[in-house]
Amino acid sequence: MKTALITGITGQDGHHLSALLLSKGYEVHGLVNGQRNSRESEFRSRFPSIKLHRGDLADFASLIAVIQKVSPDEVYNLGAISFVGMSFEQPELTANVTGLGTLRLLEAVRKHDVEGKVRFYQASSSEMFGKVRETPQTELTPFHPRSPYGVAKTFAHYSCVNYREAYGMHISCGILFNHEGEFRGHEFVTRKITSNIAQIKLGMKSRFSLGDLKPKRDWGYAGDYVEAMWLMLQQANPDDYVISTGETHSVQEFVTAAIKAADLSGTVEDYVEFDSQFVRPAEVDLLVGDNSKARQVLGWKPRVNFEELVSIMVNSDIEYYGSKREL
Ligand code: G4F
Repeated sequence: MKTALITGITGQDGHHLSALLLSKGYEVHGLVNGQRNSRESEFRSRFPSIKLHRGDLADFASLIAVIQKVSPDEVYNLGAISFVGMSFEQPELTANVTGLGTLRLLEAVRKHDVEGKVRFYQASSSEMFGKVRETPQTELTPFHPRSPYGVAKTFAHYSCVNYREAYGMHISCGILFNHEGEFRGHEFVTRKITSNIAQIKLGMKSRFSLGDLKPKRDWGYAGDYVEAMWLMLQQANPDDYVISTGETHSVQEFVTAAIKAADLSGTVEDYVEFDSQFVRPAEVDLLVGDNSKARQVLGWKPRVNFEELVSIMVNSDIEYYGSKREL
């Protein structure tokens, strides 16, 4: 039986990856931080067999301790300050956790893993492309991050490449484009849209606020993307892969699709008002990834398309708010 350690396990991708690894017979361990992680109790009840360990990417001693205790075959580094908007407000914390935290974890693995048997997955991000130099973006497109989060992820990505080249470690980076689903946090725009549209559908509110509706993103389903993470660690050789759908849609198009999925009449203007507090100091205008390498080498492809993704999220939120309304 293989043993996996997941940082950021209580987040969206942690949920999907935990379910996938358990279905494959792994013993799964997770790192949880802080005195109280608001998602921890929900996670524990959903996955009672998973062992959670207290620790923090900002605390090297805790990382060494958990790596020694768990002695994993595979490490999935999903932990990060992952909300781009927040990274502008707390740039130093973001650099420490998302950037340096990855370096600490790499070093903890390197110190422990004298035989070189551990395989390491790094959650790199399409945010690293930022002000994109070419479209679509590939593994070879230069990075130009536009947020403290993007800068921290770029540092983490190159730290992984450096440890792979310097020490021959089996480290793969998934350059994941936006991926969403029913476990997505409410601070991200897709969940904000689907939760508000669901409440409008149920008559619980009539309008909500968003920032810039023009940015375009390559939105896929998180459940599909964690499969790519696992596949990367099953390859004989480590490498970096773009994981995307190859399609791009604006925030405005996401709202339109959500209105349609909820079977509401009207247009975006009928439900959405502009609020400048959600506009970022620097924006990423367009992301769309070329996933050819992942298709060819990993045999991976996205299964859920844009309309299906929006439907999954809207229907899940209608069910969620419907049950809350009945309480
Ligand atoms: O949902 P978002 O906050 O995601 P963003 O910034 O693209 O980052 C996500 O994807 C990255 C991969 O490319 C990940 F690395 C990262 O961790 C995260 O998962 O915002 C999407 C777009 C942005 O352009 C934002 O300015 O939506 C725009 N937007 C417009 N109004 C808004 C809002 N975003 C949020 N969160 N809230 C709004 O009201």
